[in-house]
Amino acid sequence: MATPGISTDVGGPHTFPHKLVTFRTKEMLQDLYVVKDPLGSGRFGKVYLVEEKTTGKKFAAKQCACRRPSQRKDFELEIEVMNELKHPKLLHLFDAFFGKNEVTLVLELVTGGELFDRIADDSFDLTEQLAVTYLRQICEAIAYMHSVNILHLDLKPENILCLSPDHLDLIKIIDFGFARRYTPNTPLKIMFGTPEFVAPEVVNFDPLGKGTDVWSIGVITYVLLSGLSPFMGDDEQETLSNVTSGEIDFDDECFDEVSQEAKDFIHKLLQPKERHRPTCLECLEHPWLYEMPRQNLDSHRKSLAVAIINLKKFVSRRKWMRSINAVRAMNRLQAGVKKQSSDDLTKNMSKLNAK
Ligand code: PIT
Repeated sequence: MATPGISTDVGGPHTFPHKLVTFRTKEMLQDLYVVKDPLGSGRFGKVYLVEEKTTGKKFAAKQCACRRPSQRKDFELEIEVMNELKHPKLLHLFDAFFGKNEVTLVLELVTGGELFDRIADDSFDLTEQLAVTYLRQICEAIAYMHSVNILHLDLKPENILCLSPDHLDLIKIIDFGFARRYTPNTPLKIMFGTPEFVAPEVVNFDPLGKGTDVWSIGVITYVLLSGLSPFMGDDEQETLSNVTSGEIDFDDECFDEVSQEAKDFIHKLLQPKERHRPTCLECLEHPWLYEMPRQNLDSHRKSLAVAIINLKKFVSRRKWMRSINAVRAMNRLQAGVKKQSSDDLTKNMSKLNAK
């Protein structure tokens, strides 16, 4: 039995050997795979369960509209990035098909659903020990991405899936649609992401770095342990201005049940200056992620009762926001007009969030 909180092999039953994916035509998809039930829909387009005809192996197929050449370029980049990534905590790409108006990515199948949805289930019991298990896996995955100089740039709860209903303690990171190669000394300036989880340098259009992902991990940790979103404002504009002010506190009563080490961890990750944040490897050496699993204390196995109540509200609020975004995107498409906004960043973000 592995030490609690310290991941060993975490590939699980759905792992398959890594292979380089090249594009194929849409017609070949039907030749090679049988499309079965929908697995989910919404934010990533549609995801279906598919079965490879020759082997009977099951995969997830993500289907997205891809009409403009620029969209096709984005998918080509996503595929290029996924081809480079081989880590048990990162969802693997198996095949890719281009049609005239859509792209289908055949991906490793995970069946546990979104991590935060599972935590919001009544049967789930969130403890700090379990939170450490998740954060170790996230930091291991992103440390690996950073070791090959790729930034994820869209880390948020929706992009963390549970391996299977029987392995809710094991996670996989998904969605490399915003991932970018990081070249030291070449400034990378991009305006996208999800307002609640983006770092101040994204909002300020300053150069991004590995610390940009570390900030998002800090926000995810804050939400996981409290159910509260540290920078959430009444609208996107206010959220972004809260991010740049960078002030967080642990005043809410829910933090009474959270250890000092956890608060110190969050504080270190949410440093306003990118270069002041720890690397993912340093995160893994922080006492919260390194010593706590080895202490194995009863206090770390207590339910985070207040956080659980807050998390249920957090999950339902985000579901509501997603459906509003989907309706807005539809209206924009139908009207054929761009949303008018004086702020370029807000404009870009709402477009991307509705994607
Ligand atoms: C699964 C099961 C499931 C959803 C997904 C995969 C989605 C994966 C995904 C991968 C990406 C992306 C967006 C979503 O950009 O319910 O096995 O690369």
